[in-house]
Amino acid sequence: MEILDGKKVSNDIKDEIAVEVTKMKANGEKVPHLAAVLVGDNGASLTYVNSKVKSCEKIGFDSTLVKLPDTISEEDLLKEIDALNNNEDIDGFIVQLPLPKHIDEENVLLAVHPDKDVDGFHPTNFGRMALEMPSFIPATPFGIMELLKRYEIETSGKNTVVIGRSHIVGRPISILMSQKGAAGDSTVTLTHSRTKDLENICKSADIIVSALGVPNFVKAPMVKDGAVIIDVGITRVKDETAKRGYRIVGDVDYDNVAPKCSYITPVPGGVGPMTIAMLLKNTLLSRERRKNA
Ligand code: BQF
Repeated sequence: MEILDGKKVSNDIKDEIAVEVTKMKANGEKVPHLAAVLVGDNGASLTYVNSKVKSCEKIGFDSTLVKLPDTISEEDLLKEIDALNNNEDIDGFIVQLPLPKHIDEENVLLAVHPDKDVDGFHPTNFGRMALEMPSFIPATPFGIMELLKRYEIETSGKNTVVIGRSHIVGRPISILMSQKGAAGDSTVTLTHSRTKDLENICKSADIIVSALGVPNFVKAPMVKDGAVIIDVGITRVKDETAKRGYRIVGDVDYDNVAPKCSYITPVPGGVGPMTIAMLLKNTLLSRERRKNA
């Protein structure tokens, strides 16, 4: 069993991006500038946004954090987004999810200009991704693809079972892994809450991507010997012994599943850090596209 070390690979990617930033500076070019919009002060969201801003600083990107009160109206939030769309200094921006209940997430994601949509959540980018046109690929599925590539995991002709059909992970990774090319050419089954006999479907999988958010959902009897396990779950569970009073756990019963696997992503330190690295990669891409536009 080999661990897919997302922490290490994400640091490699950040180092590679930092080299590009250094070159940009040496050439007197503008460096990539990422903005993040945070509405309210949900604990997890604050942690995610702060780690994105910190990563920007580490690799030499400019960053802007737009903090808005959770009482903001949808109309005013859309104005803030329009300001970022029209701010030539900003290469890309994200709106940290989830948003307060009184704001329609779909309206907000539609308002982000596709050329600055480094999260890849706008329908234009989703459509372009599905059609294999240049686009921004959502950071988590992009990170999974990159992890599979860098560990040279064979996906061609393999049976991949994706658990969960979210717009951000399950659906896009099922599309990407079925496409031609590196980390693709897989025969993908997308499963969800209405799927019958999930246990047997999983047992036939060479690769399982679990993006459900239910701790210990994927158990040893569901996993074939030698399977590759990608655990996208990140559920916070109370843990008095942990520094912050909680720890994050994946979807996979790691202790019992890991010994059966050829490769497995740990939680934490697997897919999560890759998500951050690929957001930065998308921001670099955006800067390059804008420069050449
Ligand atoms: C790790 C996210 C659900 C909803 C909104 C490293 C992250 C997580 C875990 C992280 C996530 C999840 C992010 C680890 C960003 C991934 O070491 O395992 C990093 O920061 N993520 C987000 O911005 O919004 C979310 C999950």
